[in-house]
Amino acid sequence: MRLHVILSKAVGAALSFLLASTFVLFAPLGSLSHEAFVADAAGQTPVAIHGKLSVRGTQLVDEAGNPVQLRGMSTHGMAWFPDYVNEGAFRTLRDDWHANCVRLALYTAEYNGYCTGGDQAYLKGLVDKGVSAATNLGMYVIIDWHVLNDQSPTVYQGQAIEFFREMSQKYADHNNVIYEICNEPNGEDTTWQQVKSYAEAVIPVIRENDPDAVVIVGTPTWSQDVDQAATDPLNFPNLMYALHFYAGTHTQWLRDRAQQAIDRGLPIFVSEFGICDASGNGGININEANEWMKFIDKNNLSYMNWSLCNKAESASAIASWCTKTSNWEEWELAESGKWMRNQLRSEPPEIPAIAPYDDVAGHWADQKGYLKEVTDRGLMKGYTGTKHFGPNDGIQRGQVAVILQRHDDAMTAKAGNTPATYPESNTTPFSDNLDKKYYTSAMNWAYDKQIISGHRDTNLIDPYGLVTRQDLATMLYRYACDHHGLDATVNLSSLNSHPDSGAISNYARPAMAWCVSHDVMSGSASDGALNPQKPATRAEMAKMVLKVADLVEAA
Ligand code: IDC
Repeated sequence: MRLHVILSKAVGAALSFLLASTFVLFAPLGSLSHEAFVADAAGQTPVAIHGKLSVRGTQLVDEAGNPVQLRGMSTHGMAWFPDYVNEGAFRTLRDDWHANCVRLALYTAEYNGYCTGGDQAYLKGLVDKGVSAATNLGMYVIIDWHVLNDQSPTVYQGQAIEFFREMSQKYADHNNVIYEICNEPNGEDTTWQQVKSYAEAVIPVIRENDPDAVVIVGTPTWSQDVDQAATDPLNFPNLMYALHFYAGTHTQWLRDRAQQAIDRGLPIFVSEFGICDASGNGGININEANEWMKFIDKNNLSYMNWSLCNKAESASAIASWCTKTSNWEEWELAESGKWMRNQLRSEPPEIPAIAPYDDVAGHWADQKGYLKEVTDRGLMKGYTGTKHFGPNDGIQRGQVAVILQRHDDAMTAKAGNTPATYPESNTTPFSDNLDKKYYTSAMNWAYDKQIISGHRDTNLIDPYGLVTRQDLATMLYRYACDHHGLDATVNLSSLNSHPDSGAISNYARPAMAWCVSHDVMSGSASDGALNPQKPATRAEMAKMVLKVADLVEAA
């Protein structure tokens, strides 16, 4: 530990640095970018990667037999919000959100419902438009017969049979279409027996045309009674059972019930969930949503979020004032949409990154060769499966952990030793270092090495938080000096030549001075400003980590 050196050299900053050495500043949640992802520009789409899906045991598996997790958004009722059924919207979900699946909700009873006076040709046209868009993009697509106010699927069973006959005829040769035959049976007297008899009438009709398509069956009480299905399952292959939850309403008791059903062998698909309450409104419960995600990832369940629209209710993904129907920027998303996008973008990569990048032409970091070098040295990657590096995206705390750990491991390996492996489940005291995310084990490492810690007020480590330039300097300083033993001596007064040196927080001053004097960080070309409070970009991270890597390796 070099802390004593710093203390003797920089007495003025000592106290605040000591505090900061245990707690790196908290940055706001919700941000851009990371290192993991799904679809791409060069033909490697989710469907191209996974092909035809089937069900094996409790797992959805791909054509190669590997477990697969479908993730994405459900539309709201397509009759209400037809404009969101378009290829641009789904492309945004695929490329920016990293979704690999969309769900098309076709209400049977409410609001010009398919069976209650809705224009059936028009509604089927929307299904067609949605399936075509998903197919063009290589995404999986769920056709959802959205039973809700009609309570029991048997009410419109005849129409359901006709509908699914037509759909399965039309999409028999598609390997990306999944049939969800009854969203949420929910009548007080709607028993599992009733749902079962409906399923036994509808599934053979689908199978006749599309013999091995995956089918999802809803369960009683708004698709919560998976226990009943587990005791008395249907007798068809390639079948999954719907579990729906709303994090503001359904909690551990429903997870316990679902776990029991899975343990009994029931294949479960979370074809709809919200992070607000079951009305689609009310407050958003992030903690409970995170608990659900742990459960979902532990069991490798597929999950589809309600809903892709801008209705003024908590479940909506798009801000109610935003009228765009594709290409949303992060700030145009509502709270639920932001959460879901971050959630999807935190999933582990499905395919490796492709270089070179298509979004860096003319960028200073590319012209200086930093982006190529940082890629060649295996320290940073583009968004997996794309050609995007995201040079101007803010760097997130989780990404910094991943990148520094990569360098540290590479050094260990170069010295002929085996790098320590850190668990894929959280070993820090912070509850938001979620299990099995792209950042989880790196955060465990970074915390263990005292390079990154949590915030004492919120008690969170904030993997998605953006990193300010002074915080990045602090992390790099610790990595280079505390962890790798470089000389931590600094001359704090050297900062004074920068016009905004007064904006540097006390705890970060030694780190900033060290980074500036070692050419890890420089002031802006125009006026020398250090912009300590500004989020660091991924391009800046590339440059800085290369400089630090060189220093550490030369030592
Ligand atoms: C809700 C919509 C709301 C709409 C209502 C119609 O969010 O805008 O007015 O349906 O009845 C479900 C249903 C889903 C509900 C959602 C929220 O599958 O259709 O959407 N929810 O209430 N199950 C649990 C919650």
